[in-house]
Amino acid sequence: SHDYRFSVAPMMDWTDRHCRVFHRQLTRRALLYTEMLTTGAIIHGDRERLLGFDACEHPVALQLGGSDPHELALAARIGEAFGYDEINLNVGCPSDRVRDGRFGACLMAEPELVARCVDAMKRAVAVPVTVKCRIGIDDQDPEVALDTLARAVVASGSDALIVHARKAWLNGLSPKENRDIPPLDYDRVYRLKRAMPGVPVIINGGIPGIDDAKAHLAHVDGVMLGRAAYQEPWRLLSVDTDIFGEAAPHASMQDALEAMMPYIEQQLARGTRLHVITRHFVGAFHAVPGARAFRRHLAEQGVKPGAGLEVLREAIARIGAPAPAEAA
Ligand code: FMN
Repeated sequence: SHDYRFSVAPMMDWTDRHCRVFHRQLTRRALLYTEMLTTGAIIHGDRERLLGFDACEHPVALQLGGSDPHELALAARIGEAFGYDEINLNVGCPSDRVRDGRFGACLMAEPELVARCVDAMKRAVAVPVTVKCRIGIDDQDPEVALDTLARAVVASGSDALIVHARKAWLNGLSPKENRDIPPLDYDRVYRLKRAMPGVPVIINGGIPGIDDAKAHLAHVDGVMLGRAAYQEPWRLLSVDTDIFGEAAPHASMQDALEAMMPYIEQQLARGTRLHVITRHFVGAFHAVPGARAFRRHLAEQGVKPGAGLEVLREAIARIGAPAPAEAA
């Protein structure tokens, strides 16, 4: 079992392998999650493209979407063979596409099925198997729904529970609205931890930064940041010091980006476009002169066909050197 104190959430289109390599330059200790991958994609798709990752990303967890125990077991085994350190089951994602396949948050209403899924995954792999869920859906009573799901999956061997501390309302809200509108209830997650003291409980949802993350750790075993980590990655530079009491991997964002250069060079040589990597750097700098010029340079030059490392170097050179336009 690993250290659950701090993790970066699974986020589709965002936490791809390039993003995770970037985040790894900012914190050695955070547990990183993939985007959700469906069992169908893993079983029938291009596995190297979907599952391949860089060795520097460890510890890294693979999130699966599905509700067929046999398929989940197979996908989990494939993920473990690729080297993932944990397999996580998505019981919290409300998107329509996902609901049609009968997985994600709608599974909050089917705790016995989820328990069978976890049981099958546990039997298939040796790495930890975890579940990410909501506190409930629609008109469920979270006091009942969350405990029922938690007890069912823990009985099947789930090694930890990650709880997005709000309901998903599956009728009428878009996935984005479902990450903002249903009210947060951190106390509900704290009560789950008190009811199941032996099980690692990780809290997620609306946590704005590392100071707040640290405060939650008085009540639960771990904190998972999503949007704050992705949109304001500079926050991750203080995770190792503030949460783990260890030195940060790099003293500055500039140094962290510098450390990305060999990886980017290797990816460019394999035909990856620069922007596919540098798009994750948009929020790298905050409240420093040149931050806007950095973003603008990457956005305008980084997307050009054949853009190379020099574009990133030029963008970094804007930091600390305010352009006249920026002062205006
Ligand atoms: N949650 C999942 O369990 N699987 C996903 O694939 C997933 N994709 C997401 C994509 C985006 C762009 C965002 C913003 C969120 C996604 N989420 C997904 C939800 C996050 O993991 C997290 O639970 C949610 O954003 C709340 O945390 P936050 O307030 O710290 O962002």
